Amino acid sequence: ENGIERPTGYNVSFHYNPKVEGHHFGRSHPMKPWRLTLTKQLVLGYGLQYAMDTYVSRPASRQELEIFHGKSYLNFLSSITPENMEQMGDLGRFNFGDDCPVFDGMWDYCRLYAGASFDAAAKLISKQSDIAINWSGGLHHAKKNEASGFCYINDIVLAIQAMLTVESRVLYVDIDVHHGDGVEQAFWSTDRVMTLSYHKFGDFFPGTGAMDETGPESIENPGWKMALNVPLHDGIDDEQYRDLFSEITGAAIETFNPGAIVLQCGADSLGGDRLGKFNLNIRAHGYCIEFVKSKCHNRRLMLVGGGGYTPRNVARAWCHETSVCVGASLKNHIPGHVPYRQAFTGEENGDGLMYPDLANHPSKRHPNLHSKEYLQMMKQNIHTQLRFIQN
Ligand code: TV1
Ligand code: CA
Ligand code: ZN
Repeated sequence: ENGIERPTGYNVSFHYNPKVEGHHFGRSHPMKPWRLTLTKQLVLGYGLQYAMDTYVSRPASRQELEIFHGKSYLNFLSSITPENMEQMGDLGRFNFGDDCPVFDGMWDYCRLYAGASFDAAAKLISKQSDIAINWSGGLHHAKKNEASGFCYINDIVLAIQAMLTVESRVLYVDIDVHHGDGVEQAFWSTDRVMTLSYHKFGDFFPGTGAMDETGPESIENPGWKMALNVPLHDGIDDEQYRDLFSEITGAAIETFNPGAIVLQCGADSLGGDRLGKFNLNIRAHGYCIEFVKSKCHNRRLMLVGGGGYTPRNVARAWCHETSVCVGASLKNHIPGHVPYRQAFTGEENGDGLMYPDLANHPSKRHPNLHSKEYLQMMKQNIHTQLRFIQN
């Protein structure tokens, strides 16, 4: 409207409701909605709002959540409070506890992050957006009738279901350090959704996602072989991850030829994460987004958040990835007027830089347990699996 041209040919939309920031899982719980406040402040500080459409998203309705989730689970989720939880019972049945606590405003929080994914899907469906972003979503562990791993409502499953009304095939890619089990399981039995998760495997939550976990084995099941898993060990570095990601994701896109891609950008795969064990820097994590974007000239693309437990680095990664979507490059010095800028300053917090070396601190670097042979074997295995699909 001011005569300034958008930097790329992509229409990017950003879906967010700042009310999510007011919700807290509990003092010591690693999931901090505060990371979303920091992300928003960085995005605004760099002026990225001028290069995309920003929307205050609406909360999802109960009816919308029923598209995936069971009614009795939703009854429970919508009525339980810290005050009545003693009388309610059923906490165990729905898997509430330390990871998924009952907290004040939990139902509103769930409706808010799911609503943002519904809004993002709607913009992609109507083709008003080419790329739609919801950093508050990406809660990939939630099941139809159960909470799991900090996730209560599976906004990703709901968004994919919405896109399946206009697309015959949707690819789901997950770079969170944890296995995307809830999404994999939801689409276990359909050949319209391929799921691909990269994750740490072996004595790590949720324990699923082995290489040979490819869907229920039956020739009558169209979903057989449609789940791709890339199990990794501690300490994978930038170069190894980039190489693996481009080869495997590239092959999956080529074979499956999806009309839409949903990319879960969990930032707990970064070096220095409180829960993760990888050594990735911001640019290597962002490379995955660049790579997928480069394959989306004629496909819809949705980005969602997910895990990420060192809030300043989550904000850096998701702000950088927003810039990748709009085609801007950010200067390394974080602008001086960003509120909460002190969260990014000082040696401990990354020296006021957007792209500090996260894997550089000897105390934070994880020993790299990947051999060339292991990485090669994994690529080979995925290529073999993909040959079953292209008939
Ligand atoms: C309360 C207070 C809860 C401190 C949970 C780390 C805490 C964890 C806490 C924690 C923690 C997990 C398990 C063990 C299953 C349990 C958003 C029987 C310091 C997408 C979810 C990880 C990751 C769950 C979510 C995991 C996501 N790790 N401190 N809990 N058991 N749960 O191992 O994929 O990022 O850690
Ligand atoms: Ca993953
Ligand atoms: Zn995670």
